[in-house]
Amino acid sequence: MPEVSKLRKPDVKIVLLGDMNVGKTSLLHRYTERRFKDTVSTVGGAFFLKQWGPYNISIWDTAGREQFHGLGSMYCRGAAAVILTYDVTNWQSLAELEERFLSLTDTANHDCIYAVVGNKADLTDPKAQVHQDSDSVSEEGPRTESQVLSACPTPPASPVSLSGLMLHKQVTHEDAVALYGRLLRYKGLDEKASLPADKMCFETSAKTGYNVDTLFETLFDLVLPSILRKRNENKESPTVDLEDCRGTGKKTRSSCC
Ligand SMILES: Nc1nc2c(ncn2[C@@H]2O[C@H](COP(=O)(O)OP(=O)(O)OP(=O)(O)O)[C@@H](O)[C@H]2O)c(=O)[nH]1
Ligand SMILES: [Mg+2]
Repeated sequence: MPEVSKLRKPDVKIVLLGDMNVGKTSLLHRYTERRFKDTVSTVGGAFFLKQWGPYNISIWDTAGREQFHGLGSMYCRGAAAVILTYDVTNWQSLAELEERFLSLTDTANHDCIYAVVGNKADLTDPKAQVHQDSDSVSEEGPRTESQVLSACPTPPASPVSLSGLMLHKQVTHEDAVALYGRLLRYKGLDEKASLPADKMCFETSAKTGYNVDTLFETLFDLVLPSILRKRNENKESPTVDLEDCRGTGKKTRSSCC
């Protein structure tokens, strides 16, 4: 990461939530480093700062282990988007999203966007076994819908199997869509006025890259209004220097906590 990026201030926050072992860290690695590598179970949380056009987006990876559960709502505070992640081969991981993780999003922004993501699709779906990766992470920023579509790689005629073995898919796309509907009801949102389930329920593979760019870049485009609103609010109500107000003329040095 370039030195200057350490100084960049995030405009907006996206949080990955979900049970341990579903592949949250692997999804972030796949998107940011373009590879699938060995992971260790996450402790606490960590974030990656992504430059998306002129905007800085922080993507938070959180720990799924029960012992870190209490930290979840802290990580979600002020989030513009939350990625609720499950493992398509593990029904319980979908159930956990509702039982354990949904309530953590109470601290997210009131207009937070939700994606329901079934990872490890390479284990159940031949089309997800095809490697889908470009060499470099896009920094182009917001694109038109037609550009996004044409940027999706076309799978070759016959997919190359990674293992030859397919596992039983325990969670279907319909199960995820149903969860998304319950999530909207939990949030008190009108289904018709919200982003449609078909657009917000993804199946991905961190192992092959299947749908990973599409997931993150769809969310980046969707959080743009939040970024613009925040920037406008900051313009309208700039920070007041209390020392100046007192007329001392002495300026305090601000520091980041
Ligand atoms: N086949 C396959 N395995 C995956 C995929 N994503 C992750 N894994 C494997 O699943 C295991 C857990 O992956 P992690 O990314 O560490 O999972 P996590 O959700 O970050 O787990 P915690 O940090 O404990 O919450 C690792 O052994 C990964 O190699 C995937 O898309 N396909
Ligand atoms: Mg992890």
